Amino acid sequence: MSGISGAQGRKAIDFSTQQRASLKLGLVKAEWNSQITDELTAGAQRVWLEHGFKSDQLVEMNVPGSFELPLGARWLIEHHQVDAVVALGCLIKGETPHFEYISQAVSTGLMQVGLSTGVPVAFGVLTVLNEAQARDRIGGSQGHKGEEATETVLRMLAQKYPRTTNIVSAS
Ligand code: RBF
Repeated sequence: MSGISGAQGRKAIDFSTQQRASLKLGLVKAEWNSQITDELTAGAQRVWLEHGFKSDQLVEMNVPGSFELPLGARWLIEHHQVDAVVALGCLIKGETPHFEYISQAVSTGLMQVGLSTGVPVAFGVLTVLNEAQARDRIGGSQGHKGEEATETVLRMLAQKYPRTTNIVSAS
């Protein structure tokens, strides 16, 4: 990936000055396991700011649980005209008897929202066996999945609106 920086300590992603001023990011957060999803959200906000965007370019929405994330993502796109969405949730298997069904529905639903609207949607949903595994993924031994999902969606946005340095030659 090529690009100039606006980021502090992060791999640079190449956006124009106009893009930096006008792009809007939607964050949709599930309120279930909110101690975890609040930190996922904090990580997403951090990455957005570190890449040179402003907090007033963020639109945030809370939904009750992860199952509601795809619809929340769609509302952010349709009613708030965001350019990309990061969906943040935490499904804990031990506490969620229908864990497999919800996980499957959320991942398929988020993918469908992205494909049907053309707006990049990142999957920032933890699917873990217990709370310790969730904590490992919000800045512990397994990284920070809110930060990583936001990096991913920014990289997708840069590909969607390429500047010359972003274009990878097919030849
Ligand atoms: N939502 C989550 O985001 N994470 C969970 O771990 C979670 N566990 C649930 C466990 C049960 C037994 C139920 C009924 C719901 C759970 N939900 C969870 C909420 C779910 O995503 C959704 O909000 C509700 O099923 C209402 O549509």
